[in-house]
Amino acid sequence: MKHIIVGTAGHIDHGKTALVKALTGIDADRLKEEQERGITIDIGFADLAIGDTRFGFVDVPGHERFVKNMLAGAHGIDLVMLVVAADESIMPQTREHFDICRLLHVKSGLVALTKSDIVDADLRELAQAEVADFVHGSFLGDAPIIAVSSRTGEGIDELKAALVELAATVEAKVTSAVPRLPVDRAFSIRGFGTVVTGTLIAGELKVGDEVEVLPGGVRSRIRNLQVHGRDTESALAGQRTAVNLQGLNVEQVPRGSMLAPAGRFHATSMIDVRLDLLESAARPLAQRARVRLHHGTAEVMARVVILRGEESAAGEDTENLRYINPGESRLVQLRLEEPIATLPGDRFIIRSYSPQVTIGGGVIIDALPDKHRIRDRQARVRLTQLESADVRERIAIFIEMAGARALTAGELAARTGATDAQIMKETAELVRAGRAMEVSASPPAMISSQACEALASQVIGVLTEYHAREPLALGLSREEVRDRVFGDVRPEVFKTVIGKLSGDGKVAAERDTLRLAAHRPALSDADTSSKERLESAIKAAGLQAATLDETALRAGISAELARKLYNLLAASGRVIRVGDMVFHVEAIEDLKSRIRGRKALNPRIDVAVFKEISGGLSRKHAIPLLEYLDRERITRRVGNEREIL
Ligand SMILES: Nc1nc2c(ncn2[C@@H]2O[C@H](COP(=O)(O)OP(=O)(O)OP(=O)(O)O)[C@@H](O)[C@H]2O)c(=O)[nH]1
Ligand SMILES: [Mg+2]
Repeated sequence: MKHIIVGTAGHIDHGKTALVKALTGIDADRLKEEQERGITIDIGFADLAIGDTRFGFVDVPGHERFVKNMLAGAHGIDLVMLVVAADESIMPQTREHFDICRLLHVKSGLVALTKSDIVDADLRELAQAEVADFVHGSFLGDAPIIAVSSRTGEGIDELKAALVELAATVEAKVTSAVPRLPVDRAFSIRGFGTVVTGTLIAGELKVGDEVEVLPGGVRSRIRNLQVHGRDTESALAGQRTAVNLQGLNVEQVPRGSMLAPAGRFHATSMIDVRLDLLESAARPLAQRARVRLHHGTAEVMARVVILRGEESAAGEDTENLRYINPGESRLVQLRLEEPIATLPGDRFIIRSYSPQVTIGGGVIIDALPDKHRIRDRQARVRLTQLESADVRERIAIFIEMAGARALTAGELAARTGATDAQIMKETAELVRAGRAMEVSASPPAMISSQACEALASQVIGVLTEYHAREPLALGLSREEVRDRVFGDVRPEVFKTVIGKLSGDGKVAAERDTLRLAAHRPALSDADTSSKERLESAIKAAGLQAATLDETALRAGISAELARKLYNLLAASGRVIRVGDMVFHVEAIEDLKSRIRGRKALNPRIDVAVFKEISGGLSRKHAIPLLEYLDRERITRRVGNEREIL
């Protein structure tokens, strides 16, 4: 069965509620005050099945004071039934509601010329001509204009037939997307608890799902679901849905909340948008103007920050103006006074603070942007790219925008609204195309190839500079490279960049140090002879080793040079540091074999025996050497003795 949401629109008293009743038999004015005063105050609902199409009607109030309620009903409708009374024709809220439908990108609908029974043929024709003129060139330009009377029933069958015909052309909402339900009503039913209703704008909700109420973030589980008053295990995008939520108070899910899977989306207090100011707006919209933002069923106050173009373009370029003229379209950052939950592609409406009239609307481009300066060229370029981007391109751009920070799959989901499967598929494509790299598999996180390249060339820069400054040094410590280039980005990014550099053969990664792969310590003839003298001095000391500084002094080499030469000797395994003394590898190897040779005689030795084997070493040397041999697993400490292994 196909589910279609039909919204009414039109001026007060033009017969919207009466028409819905004539079509469905249901009075959508459910409030006592509405029935007493004979006007609609808040949105009402009715439904009707014709063949295999089920129409959910959202009946809205026409009174100018209740446009905010109308807006809570107007988002998410598939078809609009623009109601115009034949005796009054086009009136202010006919225009305003019609503007709202255009700004929300309602795709199709029809015009019902109501109260046809009380006008003569001439007046009816006149109204018909006025309406045709009014919708000319819009999405209703070719729509049927049907004369009806809710009193006599004239035209009602024709209207139903037209609705069925239009329904066939409505594109189904995407049920495979992540579900979102803007809440339009919340009430409590004795014995059931809290129930919220709304039009499910995407995805599928199932009984048992864990959900989150945004922007507050309170979580709950779906206890029961109804679509058009009937229990169901799952509700699909495009259906009027009632959700029974476990353990929540009505106050925790007011109108304007967004119901979504737990942990999936973030509320936001800033959104980057393309804003269209209506041709009919009374005055230009000023920089930092305070407006009412309507998104889904939510209404919040917002400050308009118009993103301006190049300073030099002053005068000719409208993109540089610090206000938006009626009829113009601009990139804007909206700073919200209360958070909302939204995604790129969502439409919104803005109304002026006072008088409260609809002045424009548009589309959300980035729901989780950084705060922009007014003349941020980069931001405007990105937003222009995002506007025309498909899912893959959008994911690529968000990864690029994150730069060295990298983005997890979860962050991509919150930012784009894409499903896990989509994110997996698209990021894999981006990796294949060489535009992104995976920095970690769980949680999956991506960095753009561009950011990776930039980090890699910074690493090369730091190492090049280091080698120039320290030609004798083998390499720079990893920690220093991390501190200088990577700041506080995820450790996985460091690993990925170094991994790539060493994979490409540009950098040699040792245990603790990094160097350019092509770097060889540059020894002058004098350095080479100093190195030889240092090694000889260490070798000559045998096990009676000294500290490096003492040995250097003995060999007539400066302490600073000795440290560099020592590093080279140590890297080639010629010398070994034990405690603060430096030994030659041959002395150590000789000691090891003497100890092993002792094992046949007695596998146990004490300090005294060790001193004897090692040729009368003092405690100062013997103790660190014994501990070294323990570490090397030549010996093992047993009480006061050592066992030879
Ligand atoms: N003669 C005649 N009267 C109608 C017709 N449709 C509605 N009415 C009358 O017009 C008045 C307003 O009708 P509603 O259906 O409440 O108008 P509405 O557009 O829902 O008004 P709001 O919701 O307050 O904007 C009522 O008294 C209806 O009985 C019609 O086709 N013919
Ligand atoms: Mg009404």
